[in-house]
Amino acid sequence: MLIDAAHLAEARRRIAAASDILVLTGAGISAESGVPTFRDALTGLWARFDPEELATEDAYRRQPGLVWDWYEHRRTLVAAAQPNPAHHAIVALAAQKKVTLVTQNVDGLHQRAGSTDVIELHGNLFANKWLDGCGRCEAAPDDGRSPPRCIHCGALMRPGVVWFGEDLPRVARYRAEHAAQTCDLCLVVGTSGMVYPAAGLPGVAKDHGAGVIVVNPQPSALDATADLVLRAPAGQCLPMLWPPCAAAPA
Ligand code: BV8
Repeated sequence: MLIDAAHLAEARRRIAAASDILVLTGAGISAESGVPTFRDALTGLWARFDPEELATEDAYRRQPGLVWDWYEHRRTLVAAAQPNPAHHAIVALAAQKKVTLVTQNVDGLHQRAGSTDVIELHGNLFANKWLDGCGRCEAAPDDGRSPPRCIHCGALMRPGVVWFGEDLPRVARYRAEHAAQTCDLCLVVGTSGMVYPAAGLPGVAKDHGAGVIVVNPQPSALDATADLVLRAPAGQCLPMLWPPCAAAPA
């Protein structure tokens, strides 16, 4: 996909001039790693479900086996995926600038690319916790049930992600909002901008005087908030926006 040269030059200028960058990522940054985005994560077997229906506590209570299997399916997909040039480019940027990386993704690919201190607003696919647990829940090592249950109280193990209708982790939410209020540039990569409160962060940054750049091959709900939209895939675009690694010391 050809990126507009003038937009590219403007983005490079803005990033070079920035000193405190909030990077907000969504499922699109993992698309070039072969991980389906959230709204097309329901390919094949899952095609008949609406993700916003499955990613809820209510769905889990009604059909724990189905929902658990959906998450196991996604864990298998993600475990087989590798970080792509977009994930690696953000690691390089953080070596050159003050970067706060906030992700809506639960796939852990930023961490596997080498990003540290990733603020996961929606939890992590590979963390588990308990639903209505007894406080000392443990699963039998060979619990073949789907989902596993606590050997003491029978509680269901559940994915450690934030479902629709659940509040975001308090510290993660506070840190993300603080970064939005204090950054001088907000780089939004690979999100449809439809899920709140995460999608509200670029608007907060803009209200506090930051510039906003969106990277997305498709139109998104955040385009109107952006000062600049780069209509391109993240893996192709991000490596073009800043040097691949911290400039060698003079
Ligand atoms: C909450 C984990 C309150 C689970 C997810 C206003 C304010 C607050 C809340 C709301 C509000 N309005 C509505 C709500 C409720 C709701 C919500 O936002 N609903 C939406 C649908 C309208 N929000 C919530 O419920 C949140 N909780 O508000 O709690 C509260 C307060 C106190 C007490 C109790 C409750 C919780 C939301 C979190 C839900 N969990 N994930 C799981 O993964 O199973 S959200 C899920 O969507 C993923 O995390 C995903 O990351 C996220 C956002 O989607 P995107 O990342 O944008 O992915 P999508 O597929 O949509 O788009 C991909 C984009 O990539 C596309 O634009 C595409 O063009 C682009 N792309 C494709 N290829 C590439 C690319 N871009 C770049 N390069 C490429 N190669």
